[in-house]
Amino acid sequence: MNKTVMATPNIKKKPSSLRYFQEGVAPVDIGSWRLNVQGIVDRPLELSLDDLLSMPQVYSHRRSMCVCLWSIKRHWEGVLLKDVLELANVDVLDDSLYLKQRSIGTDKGVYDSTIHLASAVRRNAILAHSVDGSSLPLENGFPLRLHDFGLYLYKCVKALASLEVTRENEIGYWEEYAGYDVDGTVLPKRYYAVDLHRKFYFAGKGEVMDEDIC
Ligand SMILES: Nc1nc2c(c(=O)[nH]1)N[C@H]1C(S)=C(S)[C@@H](COP(=O)(O)O)O[C@H]1N2
Ligand SMILES: [Mo]
Repeated sequence: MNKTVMATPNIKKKPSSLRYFQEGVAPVDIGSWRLNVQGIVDRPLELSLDDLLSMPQVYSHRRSMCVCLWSIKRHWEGVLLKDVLELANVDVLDDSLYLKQRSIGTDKGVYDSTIHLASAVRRNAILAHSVDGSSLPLENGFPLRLHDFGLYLYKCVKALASLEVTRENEIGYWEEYAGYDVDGTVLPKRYYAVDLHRKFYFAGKGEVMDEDIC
C-alpha cells in the first residue's frame, strides 16, 4: 500500500506525543538495538529490526484509545506478538502468563507495563515498526511499539527494549504514579476521534470498531 492510501486524516490535530511520553525521547542506535524476549521462555531471543522485518508482516488499520479520552485510527505495520513469542517457544494461550514490556528508557527512567498475554494474543496484538507508511518517528516509539487495541494506550509501550514473560501482573511505575488501573481494558465512555474530528459514545468494552461509532 502506498503512503497516500495510508495517510491519517486530521493528523495535525493529534495530541502531542511528547506530552504523554513520560520518560521522554532518546535517540536509538538501530545497529545495536535488540528486542530482548526473556523470562518464562524456552528460548530467550535478541531480535534486531532486520530479524523482525524478515518475519511474516501484518497490516492493521485499527483504533487506539487514550485514557484521556481521545482516540485515533492509524495504519500500523509490524509483526504479530504471537509470532515473536512462539519463536521463543512460549505457550501463548497459557492463561497464567503475563507480558511485561519495558522501554529503552532515558535518564528519567524506563516505562513499563504488564498485560495478560493470552488476552493480548486473542486480540491480535502487534509489534509495530511503521505507522502511516513510514518507520516510527522517535516520538511515536521508534523502532518498535506494542499495540493491543483492546487496551488503553498507556498499556502499550513505545520504544520497546524487552518483553518479559512472567506470572506476576505488576502495575507499571508510571501507571501507579498516574493512578491508572493495572487492567487497562477500554471502557464505555464518551471519547473524541481525532481522525474523524468528532465525539462518540462507546457502549462496549475493549477494542472500538467502526460500527461502534455512530
Ligand atoms: N515508552 C512509553 N510508551 C508509552 C508511553 C510512555 O510514556 N512511554 N505513554 C503511553 C500513552 S499514555 C499514550 S497516549 C501513547 C501515545 O502514543 P503516540 O505517540 O502514538 O501518541 O503512548 C503510550 N506508550
Ligand atoms: Mo495516554
